[in-house]
Amino acid sequence: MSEGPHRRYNPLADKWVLVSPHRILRPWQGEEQEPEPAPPAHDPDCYLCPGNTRVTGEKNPDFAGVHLFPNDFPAMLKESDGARRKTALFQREDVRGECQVLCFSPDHGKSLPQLSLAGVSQVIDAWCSETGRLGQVFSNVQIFENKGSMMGCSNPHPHGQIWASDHVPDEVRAEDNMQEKHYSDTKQNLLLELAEAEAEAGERVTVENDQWLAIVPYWASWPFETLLLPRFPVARLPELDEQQKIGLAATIRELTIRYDNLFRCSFPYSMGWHGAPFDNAETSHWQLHAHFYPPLLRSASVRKFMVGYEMLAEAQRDLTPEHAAEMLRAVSDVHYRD
Ligand code: H2U
Ligand code: ZN
Repeated sequence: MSEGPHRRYNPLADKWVLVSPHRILRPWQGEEQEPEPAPPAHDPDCYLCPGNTRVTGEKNPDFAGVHLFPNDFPAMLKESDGARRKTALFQREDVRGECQVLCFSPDHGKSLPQLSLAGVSQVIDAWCSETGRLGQVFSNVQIFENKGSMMGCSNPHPHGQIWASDHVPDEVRAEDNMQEKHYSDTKQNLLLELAEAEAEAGERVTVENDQWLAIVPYWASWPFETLLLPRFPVARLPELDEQQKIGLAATIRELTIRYDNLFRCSFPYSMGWHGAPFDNAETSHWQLHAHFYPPLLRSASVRKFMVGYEMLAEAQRDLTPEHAAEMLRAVSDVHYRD
């Protein structure tokens, strides 16, 4: 019954992962852990709370829902220095970009799984409209959330970031190439085909409704990694209609509640959206999707490190994606704090 070591291929990233299920011999025993105290609704020292002053001295408005502002320490600037260099060994190109910070809620202590459906919908609306606005100017709009100190997040106030750039970054370029290749080889959209196959199989599904599907992908490298897929063709966030956005809010809410309930903690992760770059004229091969990469492995404090073999050879996991999905399905869809 137990599977032996094998490799699985990730056709979206063109990478392999080594799966060693026999290394997890002991059966899963739910971690009994006292939840950490809930953070306060307002922290006078937080630079993202309503009414507080940021590092630059600027004061945040008394916002009620989401709050979007230009990053005070942007990784890219609207103007570039124009310097270029290209030799066989040394290449450099200039970059232009724009970086925004998006506060998900005025409440310092409420992250996505604890927001109402309407609260999550506001975040999604902001993601869609900001992507649409920046996409008129830039080639790529990268939305992401770094959650939890384990992921290097500097502030617990629920927030994400949006970095728009005049170039298409590596991860997106690779996905563009792989989806394009699949489309030209098979005339099928890779991720649309995958969503259908995964909904049919069911064993890696964690959250599902008519429009959206969350799975621990067959080739996941993080223990509880998620690939969030639309079950209809759509290339970019701004193309979602109202019904699709409502379905998405419910899916994200349930997924993040299940994450929090797994180890009864505010589940850390890096998540982000991938959609067709805005300089792609042809998008039939593209399918919008989100990745969630959580670091936790066995408890609120035991994480997986991507070191050693992962750094020098390829990703490796012990827990199978099927087992991880089963664990996420087994926990309640009501948040442990409610
Ligand atoms: P992270 O915690 O995900 O790193 O995000 C915090 C972002 O907020 C970070 O990019 C910005 C930082 O530059 N920031 C401001 O724009 N203004 C501030 O006063 C503090 C932090
Ligand atoms: Zn705050």
